[in-house]
Amino acid sequence: MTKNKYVLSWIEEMAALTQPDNIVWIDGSDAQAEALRAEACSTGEMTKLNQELLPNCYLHRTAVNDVARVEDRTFICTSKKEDAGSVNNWMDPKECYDTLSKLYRGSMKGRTMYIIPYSMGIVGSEFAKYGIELTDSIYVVLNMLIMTRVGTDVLDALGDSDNYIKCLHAKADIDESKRYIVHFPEDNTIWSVNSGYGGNVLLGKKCFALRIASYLGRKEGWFAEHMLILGVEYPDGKVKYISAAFPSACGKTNLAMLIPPEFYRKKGYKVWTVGDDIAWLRIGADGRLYAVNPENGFFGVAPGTNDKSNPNALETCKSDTIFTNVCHNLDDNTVWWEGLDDNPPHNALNWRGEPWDYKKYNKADKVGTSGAHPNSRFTAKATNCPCLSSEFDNPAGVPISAIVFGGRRAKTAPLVYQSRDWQHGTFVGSIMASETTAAAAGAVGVVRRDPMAMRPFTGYNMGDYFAHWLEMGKRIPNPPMIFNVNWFRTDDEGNFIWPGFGENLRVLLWILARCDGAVEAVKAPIGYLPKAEDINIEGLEDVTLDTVRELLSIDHENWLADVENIKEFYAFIGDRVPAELYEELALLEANLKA
Ligand code: GTP
Ligand code: SPV
Ligand code: MN
Repeated sequence: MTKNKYVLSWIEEMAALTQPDNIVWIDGSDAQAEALRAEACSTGEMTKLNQELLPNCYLHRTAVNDVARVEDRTFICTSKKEDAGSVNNWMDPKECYDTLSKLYRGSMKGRTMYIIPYSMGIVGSEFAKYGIELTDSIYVVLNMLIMTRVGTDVLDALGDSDNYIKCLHAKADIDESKRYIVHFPEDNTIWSVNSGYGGNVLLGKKCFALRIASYLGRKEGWFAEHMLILGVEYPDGKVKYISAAFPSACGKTNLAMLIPPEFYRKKGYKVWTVGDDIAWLRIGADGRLYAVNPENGFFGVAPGTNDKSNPNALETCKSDTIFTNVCHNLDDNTVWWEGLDDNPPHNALNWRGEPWDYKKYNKADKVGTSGAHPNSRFTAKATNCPCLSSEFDNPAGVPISAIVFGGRRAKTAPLVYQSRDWQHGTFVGSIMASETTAAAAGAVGVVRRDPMAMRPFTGYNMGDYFAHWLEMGKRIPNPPMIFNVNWFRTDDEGNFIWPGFGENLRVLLWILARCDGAVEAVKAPIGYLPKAEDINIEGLEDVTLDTVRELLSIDHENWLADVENIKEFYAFIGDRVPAELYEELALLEANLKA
């Protein structure tokens, strides 16, 4: 497949370590993928679903102890500890290579090693970056075929260069006490062992396109961010683009694929999806910031996806999709998850593969009683998405008008506010906080600071990351405006106040109007807030002007408590937090106290 001596000698070395019985190059062909699907079905690794209702769709279950990213087993191995920073786990590179080599040694005996040459971004384009993943999992191969651009053309584009990311994955024993997801940014290397789940093993995604890419972006003057990219089309046909960073399972896929409320649809508004999880952003020749989605598919959260919340996602995963850890309806050999509809299957297997009694479902113990795991996912092709942007394949990317940060905050953050300028916007991103979700192993619903939604994904020191944001701001002649949103404010009974989903377009339109200077705003201690009457609520049943006022209200006590928490968090990040952000923090405190 290639004569590249760097590639060949690295594969030889990794094969000598892992000792597979066979080595198979993945060429990106349908015939090879089909043969692998058949093999996975013959061993029980995957189940072929009802081909009339769900053509070319499959079900896979991971081990019960292996259902989410493992942040406490994820390491950044730079030669100096301070370059990884206190937010990341760190291991000395040599020590880490030694430790993991023992786990890899002979781990592929009796197995096949698959070689996946893949591209993040359009093959051959200026901004594409290449990787090769070695794995002993067919499930990984089939997911990578959907999520990235795979095949011989990647090797052709790489030529005889050594500029690619070396990714090694072995399932080994799926032993969680020996699970490691480690990154060597100085060596362009990613090693993953003892997992078979999503973000831990699809190494092009979080490991490469965020952790390694953020490290490269800082060196090379661009951004790799945990952001969706969408286009809002106006009735006159003009399209404006927004990128938005929300933490895991906080609504990126849903926002990226939103369907405008009927009121707006009738007027001719449309939303187009460019990406739902990762954006690479660079300064264009015209001085604006341009974003590309380096992925080729969606690894989306299944629970909560239905024909009201996200019909586009549902349509996208009706064919050519791999479902992971959802509920298996045995009556018609289809899949189900909580929030799909009100008809849970009566004859079904839960995400663990056990007979499932829907009557025992208990919201307080979702993991124990649900049909689908709360972090169950669909892997679906971007090209199956009905609202995929015509710019999806544009190697130049799309010009970004607004950057939006957001998270799950029951109280503190208002529905939307705008930062004063880039520096303040960077501060707003740096103080993001959100309730944790099932996307990562550990407690769910605990508020933690998650700067720019990148806490688990920054491949270097968080203080340096903030400095990179400030530095980039100085270099972008026409920077996007920066906003913060929160769809998740709750009332005293814990119900969401804002209807969310498609209705979020109303907030996006205020944001874009601000970018055009077409609407005024109110100066508040935290930035600019909308006038309540400028959030259009026409056609909304349960939302009044007073509801909007409540959603935009700021509780000074809550915010001052947050300020204290931010001080602790900045101190935890350490002395590389830029002085400019401390200035912004002091200003916020003073404004709140004034
Ligand atoms: P990752 O793939 O983990 O990075 O997540 P994501 O940010 O793409 O999250 P996703 O869009 O899949 O949403 C996760 C959960 O949030 C789903 O269960 C959604 O139903 C729910 N959700 C998304 N948007 C909204 C919203 O506007 N309001 C409310 N209340 N819930 C939402
Ligand atoms: C996330 O957790 O932010 C995801 C899913 O997008 S995973 O690929 O598993 O990281
Ligand atoms: Mn994500």
